[in-house]
Amino acid sequence: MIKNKMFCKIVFLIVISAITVNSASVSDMTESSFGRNTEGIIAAFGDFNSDELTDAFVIQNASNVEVYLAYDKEPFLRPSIYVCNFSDFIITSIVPGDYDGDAYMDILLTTQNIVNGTPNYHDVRILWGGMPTLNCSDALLVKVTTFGQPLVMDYNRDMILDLFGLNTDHERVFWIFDKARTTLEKPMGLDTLFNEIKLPHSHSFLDVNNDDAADLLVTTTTDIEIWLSDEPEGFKYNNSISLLVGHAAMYGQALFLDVALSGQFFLVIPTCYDIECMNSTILIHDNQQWHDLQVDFNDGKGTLWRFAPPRNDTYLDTITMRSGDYNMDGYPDILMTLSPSNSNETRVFLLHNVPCTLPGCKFYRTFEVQWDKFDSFGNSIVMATFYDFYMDGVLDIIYVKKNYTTDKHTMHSFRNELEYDTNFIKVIVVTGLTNPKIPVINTTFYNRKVTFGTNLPGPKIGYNTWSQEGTYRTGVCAQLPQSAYFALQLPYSIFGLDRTPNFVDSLNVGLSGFSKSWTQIIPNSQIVVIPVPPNDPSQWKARLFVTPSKVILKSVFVLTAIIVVITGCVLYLHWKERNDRQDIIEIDEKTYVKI
Ligand SMILES: *[C@@H]1O[C@H](CO)[C@@H](O)[C@H](O)[C@H]1NC(C)=O
Ligand SMILES: *[C@@H]1O[C@H](CO)[C@@H](O)[C@H](O)[C@H]1NC(C)=O
Ligand SMILES: *[C@@H]1O[C@H](CO)[C@@H](O)[C@H](O)[C@H]1NC(C)=O
Ligand SMILES: *[C@@H]1O[C@H](CO)[C@@H](O)[C@H](O)[C@H]1NC(C)=O
Ligand SMILES: *[C@@H]1O[C@H](CO)[C@@H](O)[C@H](O)[C@H]1NC(C)=O
Ligand SMILES: *[C@@H]1O[C@H](CO)[C@@H](O)[C@H](O)[C@H]1NC(C)=O
Ligand SMILES: *[C@@H]1O[C@H](CO)[C@@H](O)[C@H](O)[C@H]1NC(C)=O
Ligand SMILES: *[C@@H]1O[C@H](CO)[C@@H](O)[C@H](O)[C@H]1NC(C)=O
Ligand SMILES: *[C@@H]1O[C@H](CO)[C@@H](O)[C@H](O)[C@H]1NC(C)=O
Ligand SMILES: [Ca+2]
Ligand SMILES: [Ca+2]
Ligand SMILES: [Ca+2]
Ligand SMILES: [Ca+2]
Repeated sequence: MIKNKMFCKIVFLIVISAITVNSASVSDMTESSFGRNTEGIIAAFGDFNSDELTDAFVIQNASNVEVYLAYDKEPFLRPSIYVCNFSDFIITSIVPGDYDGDAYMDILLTTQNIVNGTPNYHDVRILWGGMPTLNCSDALLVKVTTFGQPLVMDYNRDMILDLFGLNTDHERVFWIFDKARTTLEKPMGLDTLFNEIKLPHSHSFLDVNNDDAADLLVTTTTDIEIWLSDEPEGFKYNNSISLLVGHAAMYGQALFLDVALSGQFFLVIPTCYDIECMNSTILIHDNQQWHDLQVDFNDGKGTLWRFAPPRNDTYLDTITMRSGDYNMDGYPDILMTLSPSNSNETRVFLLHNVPCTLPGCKFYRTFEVQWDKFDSFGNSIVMATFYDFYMDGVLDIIYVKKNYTTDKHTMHSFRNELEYDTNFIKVIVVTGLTNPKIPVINTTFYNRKVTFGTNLPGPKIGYNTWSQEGTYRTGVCAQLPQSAYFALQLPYSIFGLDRTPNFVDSLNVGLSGFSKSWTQIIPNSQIVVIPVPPNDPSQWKARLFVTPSKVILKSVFVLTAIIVVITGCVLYLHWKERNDRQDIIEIDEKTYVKI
């Protein structure tokens, strides 16, 4: 009997260790995310087929556009029938969105001719959505030609996306799209009064003055102009943030982030004090003055790193920070491409947003480079960005590697394994446009109209809550404020709530000058906000999809396993006991015979 108990204990231990080993799987997940289809460069994200899973837009061989549809099973991103191969131009960027208001997501391409294409001039072409396949001849029509890539935004608050940029005469203009698929060019005016636009630019479309209408932030060579949203359409110049601080030689792409988790956007910009970026740093503007975040680029192994100095190469033509909350503590972290100071090799690193504790701190947060985290990526990594493969609110990483011999790019991915369970809310604000032709999907739980054209730039999403320790927390995110030059922003916002299992007290969404609050939001939920009609927030709807947290799933799994093992033990012991009894009887019979 003691032996039997031991046996059961051992089986039990094996089962438990199998569960634990299983959960600590390898972090490289390229195979399970792309399968074998790794060639290409990732250009944008958006839910093309309206199944609530965020698809990826991939450029292959410079001239082919392919939609990689997202699935909830491996491989998570798969090539689809939505492909167009072109031969006479290269694709410089992709921005998915609804450009004709028919509620179907369209694909905007900016292209350059292979023969006599001129640097910085981009042709804008649109592949219209809503067909069973893409009609690639849509792209034969050049909608507009821009100098520098355009910013996608909504000029007139009609949920039909518009563009801002420079026309071929280098004048600032808006291009306004409408339901008839025509384009109206509208000058911004007063060009001569303002500075020259910096290219590549990092114009942004988000609300900076808390009136819930997204404003336009224009990056010029010497400052960032703030144009406040004006009713019912357009923008009015308000003021500029000067970039001329400390004699910097070069600036990267500006980002507006709630760096300090204060419910307020701060302008953050990577800066080089020399043309080779030997002296690199990140500057933050606290809405009064600039501070140097004094990021330490010394890896502690004798190498000083720097921002990869811009060069004529995909993803590397400007210094870009891509933000996301990697460790779910609520503070946005950053992914960046760095080079060691003695070579032009490039690798990517995660910059953790941490409290600044040094005596010389001017700002209360800073970034700390995680030197060893992505060692497994290897060299020649040109870009890394965030993407949530498992739809559990934890941001994984997609990175792109360049083979300099073959000049080909491959996509890889890395699973974010958080050691502890955290909570989040994930919010997506859609255009809410409808189309009578769109079929109704009948799912098991409810019937809904398929929602198309979800990529909407400009909404402001914020939350307030009290943490377990009784401290107040507030955070804010802008949805898709940037889209040009491979900004690769996700069409949704994820708020890491740390370990707060409480309800989120309130969630606020601001759009087109209106806003609405929802209270008592369940954490670990995905919320789709449908702002219809845009000018009557009382009718806006929020759809909730709850994702059970990892710990709950694990507990259920472990409990089931334990029950199975115990049942097995009981059955085994029962069987064994009956066998033993039979032995005894037999022995008795034998002895009886002998006697
Ligand atoms: C890639 O593009 C080049 C021209 O740009 C073309 O010659 C080549 O056949 C293409 N390769 C594939 C696999 O489509
Ligand atoms: C498009 O090009 C890819 C290679 O980049 C090729 O595999 C695919 O067959 C082509 N598709 C069409 C429709 O020509
Ligand atoms: C594809 O688009 C072209 C022009 O945009 C149009 O003439 C053609 O009819 C379309 N094809 C289909 C199958 O809709
Ligand atoms: C900028 O906007 C603020 C309020 O939004 C206003 O008080 C201020 O006068 C504006 N400045 C200019 C130069 O228009
Ligand atoms: C980088 O440049 C800034 C501004 O010129 C200067 O204050 C700082 O000391 C420099 N850092 C290094 C490491 O040279
Ligand atoms: C960038 O490189 C491509 C080839 O890789 C070349 O055709 C192009 O002229 C270069 N552009 C500039 C601005 O140097
Ligand atoms: C890095 O690239 C720059 C410009 O392309 C070049 O001037 C420099 O010599 C290169 N440095 C090394 C160490 O290869
Ligand atoms: C680049 O591609 C070639 C051909 O596929 C391969 O032999 C080589 O190992 C690759 N280089 C790297 C650094 O992966
Ligand atoms: C879904 O249900 C509606 C009625 O609830 C029905 O009219 C429609 O045909 C159904 N659609 C599908 C695809 O089954
Ligand atoms: Ca999808
Ligand atoms: Ca459309
Ligand atoms: Ca519009
Ligand atoms: Ca505003």
